Amino acid sequence: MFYDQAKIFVKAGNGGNGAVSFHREKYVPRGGPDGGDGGRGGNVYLRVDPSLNTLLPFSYQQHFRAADGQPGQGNNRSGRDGADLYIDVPPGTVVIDEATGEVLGDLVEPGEVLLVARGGLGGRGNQHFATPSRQVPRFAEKGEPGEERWLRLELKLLADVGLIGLPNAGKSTLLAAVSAARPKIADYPFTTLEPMLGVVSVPGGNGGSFVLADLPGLIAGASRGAGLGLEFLRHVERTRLLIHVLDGSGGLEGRDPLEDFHTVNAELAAYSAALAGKPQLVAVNKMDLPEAQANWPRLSTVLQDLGYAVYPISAATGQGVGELVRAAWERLQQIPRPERIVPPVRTHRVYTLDRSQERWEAIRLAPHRFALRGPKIERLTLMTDFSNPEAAERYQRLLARWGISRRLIALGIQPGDVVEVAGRELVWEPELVEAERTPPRRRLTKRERLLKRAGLLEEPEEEIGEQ
Ligand SMILES: Nc1nc2c(ncn2[C@@H]2O[C@H](COP(=O)(O)OP(=O)(O)OP(=O)(O)O)[C@@H](O)[C@H]2O)c(=O)[nH]1
Ligand SMILES: [Mg+2]
Repeated sequence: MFYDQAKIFVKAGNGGNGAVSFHREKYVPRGGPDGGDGGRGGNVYLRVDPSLNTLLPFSYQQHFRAADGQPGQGNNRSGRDGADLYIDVPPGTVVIDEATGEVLGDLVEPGEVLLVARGGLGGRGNQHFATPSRQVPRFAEKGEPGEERWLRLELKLLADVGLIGLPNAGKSTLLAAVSAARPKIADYPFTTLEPMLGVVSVPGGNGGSFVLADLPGLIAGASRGAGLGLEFLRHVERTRLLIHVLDGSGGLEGRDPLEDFHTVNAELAAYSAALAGKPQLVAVNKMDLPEAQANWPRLSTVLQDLGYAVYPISAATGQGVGELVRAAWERLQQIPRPERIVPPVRTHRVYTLDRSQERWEAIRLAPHRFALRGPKIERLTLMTDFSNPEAAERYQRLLARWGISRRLIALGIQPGDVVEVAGRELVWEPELVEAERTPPRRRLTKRERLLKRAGLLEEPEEEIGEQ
């Protein structure tokens, strides 16, 4: 079986928790908070390895997980970041988010890298949470969970030229004649069961080369599922040129090669107009046989009248093969490379919290049931340790500062009502209403300014607004 599709699950590392710790030193009775930050969780990347040509490894392993960040420690020591995980894929791998169907990337160039799951941020240690009114913060942030998702991988081989034709026409023999590839060749149909690529160096082509794909033969009805060529047609979707191989001898059954030609083209057209519209060179093969030589004058005349460039070859003896290869090379020079499905990806994308991530939305789902949505509020929720009263209090204070409490009250929230956020259920307590009344911004007092300079005052967090 040729593995050209796979489903995998990727999970980035969780951020490490921030530490709660206080400075301890002889003769310094009450040191300040010195809990370090948790490390960042490892990211998961896909990376192109040009030595691979199938997705077979993913039939053995479907789950991939990057390392978690280490927790922070006392003495302001940060936890170590989790190591990133790189998953190697063959060139031509299209990456799709299974849940949304969004194409995340089209990995082509060797070494190209795509970030598919972002590691969680480390939680901040208690050193960050000292304020004038809270000089002994006994809480820290939890690490943010790493992203996770199912991905669908689809391999679309990257060949410049594709070989099409009926079974037994001699496609594999031709690939073997012009490249180092060693496909299976036999005098029965469907010898070739999966696509195979070969690199063709062009004779007298100044070191030029192209990639040629041999595909399983197509038969009448292929577009409706007969035979096995159809499921491989996606691999020719990205080729720029087709070589249509005809058995010039008509085979043992004495078929008319022209009919073979139209049969294959009709199946192509039924599969996709784009494929049928690709330029084709016609190779009339097996010219070493007398039947083919007898057919040649008629075949060449009719096909040329139809506008095709026709080449007499014998894949078995090598006669005419050099001319065919040169002609293919020259045609390729006139055909632009295909557009990528999505633009090339940058290595190591930088993630920043842009304004759109600060947007939030408060919704009334049902009587006594509300929901909050938005990246920043969801992240804050996931990073808050609600079992710690001080952490919970800080959460409520930020909700007030960002205007979220006000909005919930306007929507009619009552004590005891449930608020869904980031997959959690929180209960609205009257304390929130209290927190709401504290003025959000005021000038710092002289004492606070001093504390701030000493790094003991929590930086005011930015205001965020409802969309
Ligand atoms: N006499 C002669 N026989 C050939 C030539 N090219 C291929 N053959 C024979 O034709 C038969 C089929 O060749 P393959 O290369 O396997 O054909 P194919 O198109 O790859 O066939 P499938 O993989 O089944 O679709 C084999 O027995 C080959 O030896 C040729 O130029 N001359
Ligand atoms: Mg074959």
